[in-house]
Amino acid sequence: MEEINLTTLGEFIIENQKHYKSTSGEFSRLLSSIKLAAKIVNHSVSKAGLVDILGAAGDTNIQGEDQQKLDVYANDVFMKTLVNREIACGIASEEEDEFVVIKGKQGTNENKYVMLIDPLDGSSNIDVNVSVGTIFSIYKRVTKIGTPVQIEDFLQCGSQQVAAGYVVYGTSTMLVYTSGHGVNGFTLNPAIGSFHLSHPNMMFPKDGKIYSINEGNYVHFPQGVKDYLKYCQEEKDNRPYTSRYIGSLVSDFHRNMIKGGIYLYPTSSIGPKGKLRLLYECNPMAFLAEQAGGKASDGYKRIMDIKPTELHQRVPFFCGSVNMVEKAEEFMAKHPEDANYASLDS
Ligand code: P6P
Repeated sequence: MEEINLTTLGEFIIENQKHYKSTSGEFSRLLSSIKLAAKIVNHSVSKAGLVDILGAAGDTNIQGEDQQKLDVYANDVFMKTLVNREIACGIASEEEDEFVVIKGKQGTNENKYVMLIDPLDGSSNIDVNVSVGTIFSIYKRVTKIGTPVQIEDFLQCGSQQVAAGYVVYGTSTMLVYTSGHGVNGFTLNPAIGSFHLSHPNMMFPKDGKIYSINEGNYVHFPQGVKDYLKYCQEEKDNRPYTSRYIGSLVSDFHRNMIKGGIYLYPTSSIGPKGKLRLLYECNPMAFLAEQAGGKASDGYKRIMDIKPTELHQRVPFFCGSVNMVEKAEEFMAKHPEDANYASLDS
């Protein structure tokens, strides 16, 4: 279809304002600020090789991971966009040890929403020109409006999210999000700087033939994961499946949602609680997966039912086509002893 006929993200947000009557446009303004920040980050990601913005920033985040310059830059862009416009009342980021209280110019902030964000996921791929992404998750605050946000506003179950999405900075830049009414994908036209509804009502195929996992950790995986991988690789029925792993959650998820597939980041002896963070990676991707007819669990229970206890806590992550996730869960169920990872020391 001629692109000029495609709805823009701005028009789509306004058309869907009806779902948020009680928010006097605050929710729409929040999505619009994410849209702006995504365009700014995209501009830098797309020319990263040309300016001194590649490589490590010389610092590490709370996870002890080297902060890449673009990581820090992307975090600054999203922080400044939200704080300057006072659109949310608080924000938590993979790149910030603590959550940030957004104070209004009058000292108070009557906004209702908090956002959690992984500003640049897959950042180890930046220097080698492989796609990276931004992941965001939005909740309504649970503490008193007008008071500074507190940790309880961020430690909510994923089932309480009001919206979630990602930006994938790939061969094209796309913003994919849900506000609880399905998943829609918007492709950026860099020539005119607008996102257009290129992928309406995105749905995970019920089944697929792609599995995404870092098989380099095989010897450290729980037995249930090892058994599932052998199942994927055996010559039987419509198998063996294809292994595809980009090392960037957003990119692997996006491909699997379009083609069908499963992404797994299990526990291992290297990471007894897995690697991915519950609040700003697993919960938003789980919300998208479920809204697209897929599934997301820790191998045993629904990701969005897990009650968070820490801002940066990690969980194992099995996400994608519902039949594939359920098959993996069948193998995990044979080893209930591996379900109690949360009680292990990190
Ligand atoms: P590994 C990127 O750091 C990330 O959080 C995900 O985007 C990606 O899928 C995973 O970690 C890659 O981790 O251990 O396989 O390099």
